[in-house]
Amino acid sequence: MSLAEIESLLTSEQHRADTEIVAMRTLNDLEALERSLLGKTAPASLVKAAFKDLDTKERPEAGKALGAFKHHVTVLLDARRQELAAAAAAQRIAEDRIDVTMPSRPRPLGHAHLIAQVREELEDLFIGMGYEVAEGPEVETDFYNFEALNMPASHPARSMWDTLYVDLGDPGEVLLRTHTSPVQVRVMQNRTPPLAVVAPGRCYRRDTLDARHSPVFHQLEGLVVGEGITFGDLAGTLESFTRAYFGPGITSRLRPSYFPFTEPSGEFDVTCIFCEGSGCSVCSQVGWIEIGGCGMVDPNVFEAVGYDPEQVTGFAFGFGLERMAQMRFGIDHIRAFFDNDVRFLEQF
Ligand code: 2NL
Repeated sequence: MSLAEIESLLTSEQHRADTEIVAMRTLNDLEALERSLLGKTAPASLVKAAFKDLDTKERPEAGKALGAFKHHVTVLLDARRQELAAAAAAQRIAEDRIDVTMPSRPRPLGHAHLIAQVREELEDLFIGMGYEVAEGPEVETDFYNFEALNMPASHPARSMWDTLYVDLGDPGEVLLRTHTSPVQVRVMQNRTPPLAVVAPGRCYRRDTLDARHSPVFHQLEGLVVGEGITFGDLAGTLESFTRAYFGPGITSRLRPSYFPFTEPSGEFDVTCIFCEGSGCSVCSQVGWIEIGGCGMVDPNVFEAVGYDPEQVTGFAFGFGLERMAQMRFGIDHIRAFFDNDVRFLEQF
């Protein structure tokens, strides 16, 4: 073999290495290719045996050419080996992947308390009749809870409400509201007639818990003020409301009563929903159940908020939301609303 033949063989082997090494798809194939390029019986290795036939001056050049070939091929092999090893590792990781996602644990969804549902339904009903909804503080002053409502200090009617007082300011000055009327007093102070508002909310009284009384309870009061508002408007409003809330077949009636802030005053009853008016133990055989009080706003209340009672008249009414819910859903004890026993609450 001449030097030229050796160089030509190495060049062709290098071409083979250049095209075949990058084409190898597995480490095994690459190893086989490596043996065929650099192994003991590879053409490039046989070249070495031909060195002894060369002219001594030509041997270093042949040696250099062989060294350059081996270096070139080794670099390509190493690069491809790394690529294939990385690809194999990536594939192993992909194959070994296991899904450790746990199935979700669904949490039971809560809902509004029955009293909140009743309150919202009543609000919607009155909004539909043209009323606005008003809210106010639960801690009130004597003026808003009593004085402005025609009950000056030591008025005997104050004993109608067993009041819970707050240890703030002068003794007897700050209290927990016994009704939501103070909200309407504030509305009247800030607005001019005509107006129609309902004031729903939590109220407090120093009551002992029994089937129908609780020291904390909810009320919804309504107030309409304008020129020429009559008792007929009041009766018609309560009748429309009764039919809308309790459904057809249930009607309302008014009985004379007394409240310091209305004159005349009335109590309003609706047909007993349990016997539909024929008389049963729930309504003490009378066929009617009392659900609230009402009346024409007393002129003294208008004076207290700066309205002219010669100019405007108005009616007001109020009822307890617990009583309303007890009636509609046949709940015998008011305590059920405050126990927060989910077995009771989740039924509504
Ligand atoms: C009841 C009685 C009633 C009112 C509330 C009222 C409010 C103002 C002026 C006049 Cl600002 N009156 N509210 C009137 C009559 C009765 O509620 O037994 N509720 C459970």
